[in-house]
Amino acid sequence: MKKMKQFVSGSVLALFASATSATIIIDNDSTGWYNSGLGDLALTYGPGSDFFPGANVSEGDPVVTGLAEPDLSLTTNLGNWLNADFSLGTWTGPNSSIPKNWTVNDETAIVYEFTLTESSSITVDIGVDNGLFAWINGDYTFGAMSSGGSFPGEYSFGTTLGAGTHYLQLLREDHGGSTGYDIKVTAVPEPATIALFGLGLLGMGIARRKA
Ligand SMILES: [Ca+2]
Ligand SMILES: [Ca+2]
Ligand SMILES: [Ca+2]
Repeated sequence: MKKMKQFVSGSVLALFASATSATIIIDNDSTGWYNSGLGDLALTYGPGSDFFPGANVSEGDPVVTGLAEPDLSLTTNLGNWLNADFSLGTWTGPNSSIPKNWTVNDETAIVYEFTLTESSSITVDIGVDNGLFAWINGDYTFGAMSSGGSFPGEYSFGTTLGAGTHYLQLLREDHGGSTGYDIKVTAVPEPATIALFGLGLLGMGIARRKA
């Protein structure tokens, strides 16, 4: 019985160790493709746009979550960016530094390329003054908008991706005051996620035995 107990606690420790091995794969120092040539898309899409409110808070300072994918076909400056083609539009890269601040009221776009050596659970934490639209490998994933200020974790979303090269495509929105940006993307290898799930099942088993 004692031997069994030691085995269990040893496994729990091993599972815990692998479950905490989150790696930061993108942060504020990461470089990528950058596009500062979009101007204020409110001039193209406004007035009354749900996606690009008027300059200098002229159409308010909305707090919105769950924004639908914006139709970006009216601007030619993005080119075919969601297919990792940067030959058209106003892109620099692939190793451009990504500034925390940009021209007030303008929109800017960023593409980070990253490679995973194994299937991983990805968590994207971003702060933006003001709004954010995000795609992963060209699939629309997240859209939200809030008032000024930017802090890590202001906007958060995640997914699971296989081994290989991937793209995180971001459109930063601003509608006045100041701008700001913080990003942290972490990856946890899938076996650790499975281990964490296993740990949960183990806990349930113990709880059930005690009951
Ligand atoms: Ca704008
Ligand atoms: Ca904000
Ligand atoms: Ca702002």
